[in-house]
Amino acid sequence: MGKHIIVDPITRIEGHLRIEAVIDDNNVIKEAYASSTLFRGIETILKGRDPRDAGLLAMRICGVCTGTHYQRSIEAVEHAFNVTIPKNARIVRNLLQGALYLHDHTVHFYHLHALDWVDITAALKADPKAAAQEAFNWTDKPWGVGEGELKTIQERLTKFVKQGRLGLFANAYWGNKHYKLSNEQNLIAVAHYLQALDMQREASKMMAIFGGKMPHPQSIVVGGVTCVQDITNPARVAEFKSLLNKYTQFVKRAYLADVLMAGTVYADEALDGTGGGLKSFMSYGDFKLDDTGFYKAAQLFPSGVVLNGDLSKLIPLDQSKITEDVSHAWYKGKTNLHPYEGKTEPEYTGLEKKEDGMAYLKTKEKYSWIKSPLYDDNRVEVGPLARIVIGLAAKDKNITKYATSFLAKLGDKLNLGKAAPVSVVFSTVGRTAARAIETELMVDVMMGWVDELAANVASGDHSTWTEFDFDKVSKDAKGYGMAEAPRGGLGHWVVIKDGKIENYQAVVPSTWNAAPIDYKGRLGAYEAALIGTKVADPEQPLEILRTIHSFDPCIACAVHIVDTKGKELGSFKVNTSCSI
Ligand code: NFE
Ligand code: MG
Repeated sequence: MGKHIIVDPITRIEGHLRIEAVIDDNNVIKEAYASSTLFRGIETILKGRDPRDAGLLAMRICGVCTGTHYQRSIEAVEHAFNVTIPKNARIVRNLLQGALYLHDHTVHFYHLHALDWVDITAALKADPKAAAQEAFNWTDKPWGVGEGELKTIQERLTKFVKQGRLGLFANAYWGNKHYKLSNEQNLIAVAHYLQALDMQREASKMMAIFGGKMPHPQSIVVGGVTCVQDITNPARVAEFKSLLNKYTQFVKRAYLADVLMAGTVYADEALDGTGGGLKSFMSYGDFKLDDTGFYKAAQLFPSGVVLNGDLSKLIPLDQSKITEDVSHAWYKGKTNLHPYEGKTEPEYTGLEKKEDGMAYLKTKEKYSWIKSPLYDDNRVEVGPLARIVIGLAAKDKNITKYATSFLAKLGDKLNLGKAAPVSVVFSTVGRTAARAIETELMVDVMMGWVDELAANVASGDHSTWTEFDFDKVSKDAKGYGMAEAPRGGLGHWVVIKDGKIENYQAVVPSTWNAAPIDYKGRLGAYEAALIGTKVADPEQPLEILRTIHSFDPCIACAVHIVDTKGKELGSFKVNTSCSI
């Protein structure tokens, strides 16, 4: 047996995740296992409830991708009862979800992922004047990184460090030789890290304008939305637009520029495919662009499946081919079930103590609270990279334009004499770049949607709700709500009997990506992405963090069931540092 690296917990994610990797004599990862170590949840408590309440309860699956579970849950009930929504409601739901993408993607890059690429301590050694100049290499109009601004930020940081108050920057792998940015580049990224803390608040305000509050908006109901006054008040719409305008500047002049900078400096890892993983992708598609009804509308992000990196073949999505396997998850049963028939019956079998006194995952058996979803018996990755890949395979004009433009800029920075090859996206760096590419696309299209909403209201259409009389619909029905959350395909399936929820299953983006091996022994997306990666210093497994963070894990979402009796299902001793 090779040497084990255990990282538990992985920090800078939402939820509780443990990675166990086995490295060979050259420090190359030969085996990797992802385990969700905390049992929680929602699906079970939805049973027996009124389906009209499902959205408000299901939304509590997560406070990060807030509002997206709400939308999928309400849509599942609308689908079951065949209720279509008015145009204003469709656009408002798109704007809520769009603002969530902006929020989550920028928070992810700066506050959850950047420290895998950016060495904060090196920023202290930077020359602010040279850094201000350096910023012009990555955009014509750098955001917030003039010499004076950088000087102030550097002085603030230096003061913190002198006082030994690194706070949230403490305990990272500072000085690791796999940090490759120059001191000046590090300073630019640190400045944007701090500014992004303010920016994310602006995206939250955008969600609160039409959602009533943040997190967990409350303006969506079966049949439409309730924010009538906000839609019809031009001042509210203008406020949304002004926040979006500001965000657009930040996305283009800071986020995109920084991703281009990091992508260029870390290009070797993209070109050699580090972290590529499964190379099979799925997207449910997102953002309905017309009102033709359930799963018929054109979408901003197309749906489909691409297997084994073959962009020439786009497989149409068929929700009936989705199943969840629990062979290696702490649930009863071994069968692959479609979510309509899905079960969530816990069966915790624990970890195994070895002679060294450490507890290890029983990887031959069950080892995670996350189920293993399959599409037509394939393991697939979901998320921004999947959306870009599916968009390219579908020859979607928008996605192709934004992706091609980024690859052209990268090729230019790398002096390739042509655009960087599309294959670079199959990597950890590519996964991170895909998120930025789609954020730029989002800010541009959202501006059009706000105008569309204002024009529709101005034309006299104030409708926000399709009348839906619960007493008149069939009390036995089933439906699904499927679209993309920021982290990938999100589906909620509801089965209603006698007007009450009989079964409820959510299959969530991080369930697809963070899943353990399946009944055939095939790896989940995180696991596959780690295989073959060389860990320069096993005491500081920075490479593991990079690749896992590139997925933006949300384990709270992925494990969403509770033991309603409050029974203890297992106890865990959590080690806050990496151990070998
Ligand atoms: Ni809890 Fe979520 C997103 C959803 S991920 S963050 O995006 O759905 O599993
Ligand atoms: Mg589930």
